[in-house]
Amino acid sequence: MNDSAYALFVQQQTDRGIDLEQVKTRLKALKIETPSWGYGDSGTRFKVFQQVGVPRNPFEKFEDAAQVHRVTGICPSVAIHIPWDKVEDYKQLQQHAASLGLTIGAINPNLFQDDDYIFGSLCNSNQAIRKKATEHMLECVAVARETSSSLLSLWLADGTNYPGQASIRQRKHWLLEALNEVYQALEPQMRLLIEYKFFEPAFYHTDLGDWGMAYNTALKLGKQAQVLVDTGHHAQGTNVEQIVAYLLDEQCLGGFHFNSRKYADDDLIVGAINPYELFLIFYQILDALSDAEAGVRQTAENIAYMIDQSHCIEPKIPAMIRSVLNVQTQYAKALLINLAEVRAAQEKQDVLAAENAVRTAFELDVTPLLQVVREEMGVPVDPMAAYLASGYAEKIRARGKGGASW
Ligand code: PSV
Ligand code: MN
Ligand code: MN
Repeated sequence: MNDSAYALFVQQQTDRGIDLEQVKTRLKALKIETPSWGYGDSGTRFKVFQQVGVPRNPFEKFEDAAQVHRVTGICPSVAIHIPWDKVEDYKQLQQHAASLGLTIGAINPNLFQDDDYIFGSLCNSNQAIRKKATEHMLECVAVARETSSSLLSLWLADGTNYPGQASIRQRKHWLLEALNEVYQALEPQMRLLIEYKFFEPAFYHTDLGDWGMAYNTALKLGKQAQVLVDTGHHAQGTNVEQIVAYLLDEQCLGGFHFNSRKYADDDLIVGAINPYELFLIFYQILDALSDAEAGVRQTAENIAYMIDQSHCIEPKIPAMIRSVLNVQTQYAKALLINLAEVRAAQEKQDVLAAENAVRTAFELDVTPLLQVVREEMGVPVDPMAAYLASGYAEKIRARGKGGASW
């Protein structure tokens, strides 16, 4: 670590009126969940490329996730997907995770890979299929209970491909009916996070197509249901930060699936395409946090930050590390926004000064800050270099090809 670079940084930030101790405390408290499926083979609908060294089972996925946590210090939990991560004994998986310093995070039901779901799952007009899908969700609640997870994530692939194919309103009722049953099964400490996406795999209508539908569903279910914002699930040009601000204010923002996109739901490395959007999302969250209103504070403090990313062509563990570091970097930058300065400019309706106060923080180099924070956390100052030098990638080559894939 370059001491003089950090000394200069401290001086600059103090002069700007930033409380660096608070910034450091918040950086150390940041937790980002990584997804088990991000460690397995993945691809597009054209091809799943098999890589050497990919985990062959859920236990090995946790071993890889532990490497990400070891070098970053901020990824202590792993989301699982059932049945991709189905095991005989979830307690054993939980113990394995604990032995690696990890916990099991959000439980993700899979309602899209069964032949029965060709016309939908929770929204299928066939009552028996709706029942099967509901039971799968209840099974996931049971897994959450067994593994002490407090999150159930729902991404619903249901929708139709053609106008007239099904009754959109009827499907809406079936969805609520099924989710009500699931909601009743939640333990008091559990939350149901409802994701939305505007298209794919359905190409005409999707039953949970946008944040408004997810929000309305959550509202109807109750306080333990909240919205999950996947950054890749919006039409081009959508102002995701505004959605974040709105949901925060309604105390209904449950979590994020971070990833980057250029065209659709591309699931690329976080921050690879539009890091400014990520920074602006954190700006909204921090702005809400600094708000005096207790409810908004609580929501902002309770957000589940998760990565939802699949690596078709890149090596998986370093790609995950890159995503985590990019989130951390943008969070650090957002913590350096002088909110008082922004508000003073807003007060005066000084558009340029307000925009400048926000952007200035984005343009800062936070490398010296992150290096010091990592040093104080006892993790490598350069996590990527530490992973690459660790020999882990070479070690897992012994697993060969043909590991787990989604
Ligand atoms: C499909 O769009 C998806 O990428 C959703 O974002 C889910 O969260 C993820 O897969 C895992 O089911
Ligand atoms: Mn997602
Ligand atoms: Mn997605």
